[in-house]
Amino acid sequence: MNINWYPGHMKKTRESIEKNLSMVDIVFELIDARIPISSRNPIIDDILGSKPRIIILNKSDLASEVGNKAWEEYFIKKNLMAVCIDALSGKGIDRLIKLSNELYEDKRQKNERRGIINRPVRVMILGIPNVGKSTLINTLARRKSAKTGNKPGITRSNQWIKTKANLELLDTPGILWPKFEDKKVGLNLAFTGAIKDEILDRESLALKLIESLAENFPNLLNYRYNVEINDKSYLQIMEEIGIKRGALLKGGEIDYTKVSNIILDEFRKGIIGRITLEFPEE
Ligand SMILES: Nc1nc2c(ncn2[C@@H]2O[C@H](COP(=O)(O)OP(=O)(O)O)[C@@H](O)[C@H]2O)c(=O)[nH]1
Ligand SMILES: [Mg+2]
Repeated sequence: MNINWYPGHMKKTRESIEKNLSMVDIVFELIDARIPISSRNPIIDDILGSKPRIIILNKSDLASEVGNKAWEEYFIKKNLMAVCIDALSGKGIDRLIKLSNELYEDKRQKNERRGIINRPVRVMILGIPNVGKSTLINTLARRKSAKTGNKPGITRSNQWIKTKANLELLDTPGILWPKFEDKKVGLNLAFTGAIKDEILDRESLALKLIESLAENFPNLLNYRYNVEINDKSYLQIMEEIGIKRGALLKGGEIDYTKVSNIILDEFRKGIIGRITLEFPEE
C-alpha cells in the first residue's frame, strides 16, 4: 500500500463520500478494535452529520476481550451503536445485521405508513485502509465480490451488493485517510499494519513495539519469547529475542532485520496475544 494523501486527494475523497452518502440509509464506520482512537478518521463526524451509523470494532479477534467490552460500552454510553466483529470469521455479524435493522426500523415504519414499499437497508462502509472493509463486504455477501488486499479501489460505477440479510452494500467502500499527524497515532497504525512500514524503518518500529509491550504487557512478551523484562533496555530485549529465536547472522551476530520481522509479524497476527493498545479515557 502506498497512498499519499494530499489535500486535493482528501478533498476529492470527501466529496465522493458525501455524494454516496445521499444514496444510503446507514453507514458502517469500521475501526480497528486494537486501536479504536488511532484508526478513526478525524473528520468522520463532520462528514456523517446526523446519518445513522454503526461503529464496528473489527479485528476484535486480535484485541483483548476486556478492551472489546470497554470500547463497546464507551460508544454505547455516547449513544452510538457499536459492535465488535471479526470480519474474517464472521463472528459478530449476526449482531451487526440485527443492529442495522434496528437502526432502520423508524424509517421502515414511516415508509409503511406512507404506503412506500420497503427495500433492503442500504449501507456504505467507511474506514481507513486495511481496516477490513473488503473483508466485511465479502463476508456479508458470502461471495468474493470485493477485492481484499492493500490496493485502494479506484471508484468504478457504483453497484449494490445484495446480501441475504436484508442489506444492500455499496460495492465501493469509502476509504478514509488515517490521522497521521500525531506520532503516537502513527506508531499505532504502523504496529497494526494499517500503514505499512512508512513512518519508520522496520527495526526502529519493532523496537518501539517492544517498548510499548514491555511497558504495558510485560507478561505477554515474557510468555511468548521467554525473556525476563526487568530493567533491561529495549534493545537488549530485542537481542535476547533474536538469540532465542535463532535470528543470527553467520558470525553469530544478531540479525536485527529478522528479529524485527518476527516481532512485528507475530504481533500483527495476534500470536503474542490479543492486545488492545488503546483504552477509552476515563
Ligand atoms: N484477524 C483479522 N484479520 C482481518 C479481519 N478483517 C480483515 N482482516 C485482514 O486485514 C487485512 C486487510 O483487510 P481488507 O479487507 O483488505 O481491508 P480494506 O483495505 O479495509 O478493504 C487482510 O489481510 C484481511 O484478511 C478480522 O476481523 N480479523
Ligand atoms: Mg479494500
